[in-house]
Amino acid sequence: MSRKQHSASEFDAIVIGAGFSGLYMLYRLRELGLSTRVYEAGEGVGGTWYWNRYPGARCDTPSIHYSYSFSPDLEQEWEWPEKYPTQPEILRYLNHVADRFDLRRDIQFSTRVISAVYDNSTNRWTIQTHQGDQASARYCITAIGCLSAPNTPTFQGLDSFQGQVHHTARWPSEGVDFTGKQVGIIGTGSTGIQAIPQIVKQADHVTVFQRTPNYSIPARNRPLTSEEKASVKANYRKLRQTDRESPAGITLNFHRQSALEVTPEERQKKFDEAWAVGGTQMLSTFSDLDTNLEANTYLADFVRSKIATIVHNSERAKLLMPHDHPIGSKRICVDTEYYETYNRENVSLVDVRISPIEAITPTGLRTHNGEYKLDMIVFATGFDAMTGSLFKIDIRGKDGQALKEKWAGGPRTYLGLMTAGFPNLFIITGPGSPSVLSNMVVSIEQHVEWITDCMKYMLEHNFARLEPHVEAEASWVAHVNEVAHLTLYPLANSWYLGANIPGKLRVFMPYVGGVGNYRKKCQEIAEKGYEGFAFC
Ligand code: N01
Repeated sequence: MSRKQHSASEFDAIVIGAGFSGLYMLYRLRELGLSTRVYEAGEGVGGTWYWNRYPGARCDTPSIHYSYSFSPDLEQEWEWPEKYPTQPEILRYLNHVADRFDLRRDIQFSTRVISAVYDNSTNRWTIQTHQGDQASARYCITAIGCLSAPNTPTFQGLDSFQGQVHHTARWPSEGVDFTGKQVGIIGTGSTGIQAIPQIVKQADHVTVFQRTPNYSIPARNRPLTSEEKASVKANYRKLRQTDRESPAGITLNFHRQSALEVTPEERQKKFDEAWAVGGTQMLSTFSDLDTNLEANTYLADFVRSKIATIVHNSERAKLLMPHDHPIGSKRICVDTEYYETYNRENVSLVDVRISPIEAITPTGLRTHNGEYKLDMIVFATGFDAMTGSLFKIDIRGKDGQALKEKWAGGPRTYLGLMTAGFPNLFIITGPGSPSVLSNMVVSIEQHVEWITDCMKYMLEHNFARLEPHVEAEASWVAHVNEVAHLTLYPLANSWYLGANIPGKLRVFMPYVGGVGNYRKKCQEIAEKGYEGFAFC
């Protein structure tokens, strides 16, 4: 690897994306003395938090955990006002980070990378942008997020609709005015569950088209007190350490007791206490909620009973009760007054599993059983997760092999970080890493630091190129599958398995083995001279 001055379009490293991953990667590559160019499709930094500006958008990982740990000064100077950060607050934070560390000068905004092609003879990656720019680098690092290829179902007649259509993941920066409008919302995942209670406050009427009801836990968001803020600032180092070593990248009270070991009264008490605290912590009330169906059903029944209590109309409550998957096997949702919203008069709920959407019409939407007149349609229909954002770029490795072809039978990576046949291509939070099953910022920092250390090792040993051995990759893929099948995750038709995208192969993509264990494994591999990787 060289540190020589390159021409304007030649770099040591190219990073795709300027969200949490891309910004930190750039920071570390600069420290290493590598010339770097970051390409970002958006007009500004933020990634996920740049695009997902829909009403109610908020992270359901508490703000003090969902932030960078690499700079103690940054930690001390930033104030998180609430328990859970809003999208504008996170975007403000990332803009602050970009300015504070002078990152913008190496980022080219409003530029979408359309291809990344490896040249065996020069050992360089050439990238092409949608504007026709071409640039090359020794290293190519994708920092494009796991949920950044929006899924818009291809309903017949969509183009004929005369009103406004918005996807939550491509929300206009100027906002949307729902005043006096008849709004249709398709989708009741985390996004829909956050957006619906906000949109109904403004719209004349909202019709929610629900295909699968989801389990949702109240967030119980609130302002952080000055005592809490001071205590966190005094204890950041310890808090970060426990986050890094924990199963989900966040310090939670993990209980070691099985839900089957306690009396029904004790179980109820624990569930009641967790419900009162709110948030995803509910899933760690007992040790076996994600592995034992009987234990899981106790919690699922508890949440169904809460829905029955909150929603006054019993038929509507029944429609909102999830019944086709274990709780937590699809991403658990966290809400503010989601179920309460269905007590309002200006909300209707349509079950599109019973009565499927047949077409979008010029004036609304038609299901099998009825016509709905709408001024606006909001798609909260999620993403082609994990592989979708990678496949949007034509990535080609040795001998011109396309990543899409190599992964036709499901994603194949070693540690979720690299894939054989694609030398010097690093994937931040790729399939096969804990990523979406964890606090993303903790997982991102771990990947960026591992990649940086690996590059440093290459510099020190004068290596120009690395890629995983096929055997190491195969055994990692097998391990990812094996641990997933020890849990209840594969029982749901979730985006973790690609089941939300018609025609997508059903393969469990993230690594459920836990952030702490995964970190240890990555560290051990590095300490053994990057076992399973080939250098030259
Ligand atoms: O997407 P989803 P999301 N006809 O895929 C429905 C993260 N996130 O954007 O379940 C009718 O979960 C689909 O129905 P079904 C988080 O990791 C985090 O909500 O496939 N309906 C489902 O109801 C989350 O899991 C935060 O049957 C159709 C919905 O659309 C991930 O992002 C906030 C349909 C899509 O739900 C994705 O969440 C937001 C069709 N043809 C997001 N196609 C926080 O931190 C799809 N649907 C709080």
